[in-house]
Amino acid sequence: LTAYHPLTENEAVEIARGLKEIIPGDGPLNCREIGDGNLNLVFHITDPASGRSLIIKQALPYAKVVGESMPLTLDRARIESEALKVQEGLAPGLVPKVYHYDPDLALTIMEDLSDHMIMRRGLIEGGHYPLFADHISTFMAQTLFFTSDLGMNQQEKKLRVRDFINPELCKITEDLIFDDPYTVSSSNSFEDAIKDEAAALTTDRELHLEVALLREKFLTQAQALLHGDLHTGSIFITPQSTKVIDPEFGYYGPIGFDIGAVIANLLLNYAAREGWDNSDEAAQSYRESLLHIITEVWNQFDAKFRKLWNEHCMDRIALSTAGYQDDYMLRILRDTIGYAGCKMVRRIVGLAHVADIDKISDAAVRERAQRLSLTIGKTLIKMNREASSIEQVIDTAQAAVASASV
Ligand code: SR1
Ligand code: MG
Repeated sequence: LTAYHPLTENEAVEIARGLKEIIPGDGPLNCREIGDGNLNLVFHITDPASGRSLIIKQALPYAKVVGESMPLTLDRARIESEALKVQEGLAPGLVPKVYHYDPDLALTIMEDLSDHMIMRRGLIEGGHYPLFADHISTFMAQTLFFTSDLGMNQQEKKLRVRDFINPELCKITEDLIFDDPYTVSSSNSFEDAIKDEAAALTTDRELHLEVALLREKFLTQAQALLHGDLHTGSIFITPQSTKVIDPEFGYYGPIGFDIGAVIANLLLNYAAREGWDNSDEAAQSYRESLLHIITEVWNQFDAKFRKLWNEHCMDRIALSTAGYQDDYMLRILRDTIGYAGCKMVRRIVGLAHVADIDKISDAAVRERAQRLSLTIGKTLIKMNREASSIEQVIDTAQAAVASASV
């Protein structure tokens, strides 16, 4: 069982039996492969006798969403298990517990979170998560501050940057988010109904400059250890609890990239409400609740990050230079807005889409949601370098809905 190969369900059960501290009995175990993401196998193993359960996540040597023609490093399993351990240390209770990592089989055995729901599905179904903004802002403030040059020893940070070099997964992001949507690429995927919009993306020079500048920061700015793919499919949720999963895209990059991912995916759901709510009033009300969450995510992140800075900053210059903190936070806000826009655009015309939009069954409603997402996304990208408040994101989203309804 030790040489790398994709596991069968029976092999996954055998591995689970080795974890006596989690599954103590010897009785029959149930196993189901439940991976519905783009890249990995995920085995859900339960012991009916004790009620105990666990997850075995195994990296495949290619991207499942494309097939074997897109080889992908197994090292992402190491990145993921190490990132989860760093994140558990900094944001306890907000990530699944890691029980075991096996480098040969590229698998991580971790806490089963099936009492939670994937947040993307929860939002589609109209769920309410009053603690989400508090939880995710704590997760981001803690993990991003304490892995940055502000919150850790700067020599150790350089070694941490080395440990989280993640070239292949970063290349996926560089291509799918910052390149393909703005050119004619065989990776792109969009419906005929919006081919005018897709074509316009390839000729919009103002947009191209902004995306190129955001891409440059993604390529070069080792600001903090990012989750790297913090969309609502990477979050398990209940009204009381939030767990961030799947940091296999983790690397040292610009802080706004993670915050932008959260906001983009809330806005994609915002754009999709007409497909999921059964009246205009219900859609309007849910949209308002999403905008409230977005405002809170930023405001609480900003307040928590500044508090950590004021109480725990290890960098003398950052602590003592007047105006530096305000400038730093403004740059994070601007990056957040720019990356949020990029992440909206890529989910409409790029390779990997989101269920919020794609699963809308009515083609005309789906098209409206796609156009709305592109309008919001492009506006955010174009405003990123001048933006100064989260309210501008809210205004952009509201104005896009208002002009789409005229
Ligand atoms: C080929 S992987 C496509 C996408 O899935 C992941 O969740 C990332 O968002 C990636 O861009
Ligand atoms: Mg993922």
